[in-house]
Amino acid sequence: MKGVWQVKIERIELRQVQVSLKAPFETSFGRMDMKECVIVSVHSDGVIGYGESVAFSVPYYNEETTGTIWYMLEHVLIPGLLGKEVTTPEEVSDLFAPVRRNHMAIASIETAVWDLYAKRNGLSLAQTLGGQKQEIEVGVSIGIEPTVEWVVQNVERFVEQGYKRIKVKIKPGFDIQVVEAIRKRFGDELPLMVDANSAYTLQDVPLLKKLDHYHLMMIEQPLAHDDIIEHAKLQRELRTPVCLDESIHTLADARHAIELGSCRVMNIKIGRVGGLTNAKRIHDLCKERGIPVWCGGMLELGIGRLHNVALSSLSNFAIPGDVSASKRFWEQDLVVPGIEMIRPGVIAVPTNDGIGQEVCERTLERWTVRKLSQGL
Ligand code: OSB
Ligand code: MG
Repeated sequence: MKGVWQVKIERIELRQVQVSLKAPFETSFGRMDMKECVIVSVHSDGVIGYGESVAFSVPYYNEETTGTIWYMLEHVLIPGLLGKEVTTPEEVSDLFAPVRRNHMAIASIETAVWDLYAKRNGLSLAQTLGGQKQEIEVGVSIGIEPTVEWVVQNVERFVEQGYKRIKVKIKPGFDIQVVEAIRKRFGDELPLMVDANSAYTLQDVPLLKKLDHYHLMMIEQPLAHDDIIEHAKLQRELRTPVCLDESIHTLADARHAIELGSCRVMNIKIGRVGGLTNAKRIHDLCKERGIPVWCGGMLELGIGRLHNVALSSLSNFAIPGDVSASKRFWEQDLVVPGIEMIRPGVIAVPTNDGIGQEVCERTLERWTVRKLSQGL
């Protein structure tokens, strides 16, 4: 960790924002057409660090919601951080270690402190995290649609935009046909993977084995959201690598999954693991154990997206993640100029201080539905 810093967190502000997606996004657990999240700003000596919560409005991906995030921030996390002298962002993780779960709530404020810390030290967030890459290759996640042909057309649109890896959502009854149609249309060379969001059980092993014939890069979270045991059994039955998403919340979870052989690839989401400090620790462990990782997405607006870009600059983010350009989901983003590709499938890691882009206060104000400001 570069830099020296010790200041008081003087003020913390919350804004719950709401904005429509360009098009609905459907996973095996439901369809979303509205984005709702909490923007956290942490103020110290005239500098502002930003974080963004990634829980949805309903607890179908994990147990948190926008409402539980707001509650935890207002009643537990802000009172715990306000007025504290913090020397490094890692201390925020330690400070909240007694809090059970609520990882997305913790991450929304922890990531804001990382941004603040980077800005106070005149460094980009990527440099502060120890990232080496100046640019990252990116993939895109494509939702379930009413027909297979509709998904194929979406794949075509994103392939044309240059995305380096295509992920399609699957669910029982909408799986083999989708993969078959995509392979038929685009051939075996297209880097393709599927994400089941926990929609299958071990009874589906015969069906999941059929996916072995389509040269998929991996199958993400086929089994229960809280399982690593049965995923290990499944991985032994499949040639296709299993990737875990929902099941990994902590460094210990990551270690257990690797030791059990529950996956050969890991998806790291900053929110799911409680912040950038834990994300980096899981990255480092996976690197040591020869498990490649990639950065997962949660339909983030610009602030969360820039945190993902910075994290993806670490060396073991070896596979293009769900870190698409702002325009994949948004007509307009909260940050200026927004996340854009510099070449097809490539996003530059910002070199400006912190997350590297300005938050547009006017847009933020327009999208705000609830506010809270607490100071010393
Ligand atoms: O499982 O990765 C997931 C979106 C909502 C909930 C869960 C997931 C996803 C995605 C979208 O796949 C990723 C993105 O933000 O592009
Ligand atoms: Mg997933």
